[in-house]
Amino acid sequence: MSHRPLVAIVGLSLSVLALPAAAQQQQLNLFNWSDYMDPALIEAFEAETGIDVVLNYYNSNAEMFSKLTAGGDAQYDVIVPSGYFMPRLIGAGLVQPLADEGASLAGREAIMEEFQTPAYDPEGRYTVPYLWGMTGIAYNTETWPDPEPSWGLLYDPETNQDQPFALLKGDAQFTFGTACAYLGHGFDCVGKDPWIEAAKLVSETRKRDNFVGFVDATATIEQLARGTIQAGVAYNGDLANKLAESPETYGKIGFFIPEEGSQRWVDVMAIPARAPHPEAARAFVEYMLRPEVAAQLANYNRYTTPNEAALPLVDPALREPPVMPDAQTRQRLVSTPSVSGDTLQLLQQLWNEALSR
Ligand code: N2P
Repeated sequence: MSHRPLVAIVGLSLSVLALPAAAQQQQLNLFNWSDYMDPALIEAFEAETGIDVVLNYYNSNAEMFSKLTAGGDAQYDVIVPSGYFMPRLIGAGLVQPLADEGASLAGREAIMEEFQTPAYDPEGRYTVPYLWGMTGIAYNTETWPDPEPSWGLLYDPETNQDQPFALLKGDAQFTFGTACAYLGHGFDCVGKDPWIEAAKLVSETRKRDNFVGFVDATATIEQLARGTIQAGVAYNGDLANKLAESPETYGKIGFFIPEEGSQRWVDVMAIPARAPHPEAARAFVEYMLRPEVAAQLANYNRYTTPNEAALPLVDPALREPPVMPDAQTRQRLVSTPSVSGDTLQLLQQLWNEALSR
């Protein structure tokens, strides 16, 4: 008799303890770039697993990084950074391995060889690639019907004397890389002096009367469509998507990869260090690895998939330019190198200086 209340209390507290854990696994907080996920895929995942997906968005790696360092690593379950940002995330302890040592997520073998053990994650422990694409210049073809494919459209005051233009916001390494390429040092910008020279060019460019500001890539396309700017920096698939959505609104926007070189990026899925629902996160990454899901994602976003098994299912138009670059354009593309330690510190210091001068 005297044991009864105890049993009741133990029973009650066990069920109270068990509930939140079970309930927690029914949610997944996805932190992704804006306009980068097919809602139908989310609905299908929710219907299949019973997990509710909560979506949050960012527009640059820098924005994602600062949210993560401000406690977001305990808030989000899956993030989609660009590969070259991974060493910074790993170095800052902001991500966790996707699977136990020696284990791998189901379906990972469908990923193309070149993306299996990339420089940004040599053992493939932290990431599964999502989509890849490239960054180039988007411009108004009515203003420039046949421009030289050069970064000079942004950096040379002679080439563009008075048309309003923007540079890309939030990515020091990318923007300095473009200035570095224009100055003849290559987009990967190796060594301290080229970075310093690139920062000087960016800071001079900011002072030009027709410089409108640093703008995110998605907003750049809207500003081009509205005529607020005549040239800026954008991602190939974003523009392809907008063109398909409304040729009247976006049809006058052209895109090129400058001959001095530009960025080929691969965005990846990773799990933050203190993700509240790591099991749901793993289930989601495995779902995204399914060839039919990866193909649907590529078709929806108009970017290229790193999933070999998905390729035959991808819309043939996506295997052609501007989504799939032609051989000549491919030669101009550079995978953004991962920087860390002193170089990263220098980069950040130069970026702050260039923005404050
Ligand atoms: C989302 C495109 C993001 C790709 N609209 C940038 N790596």
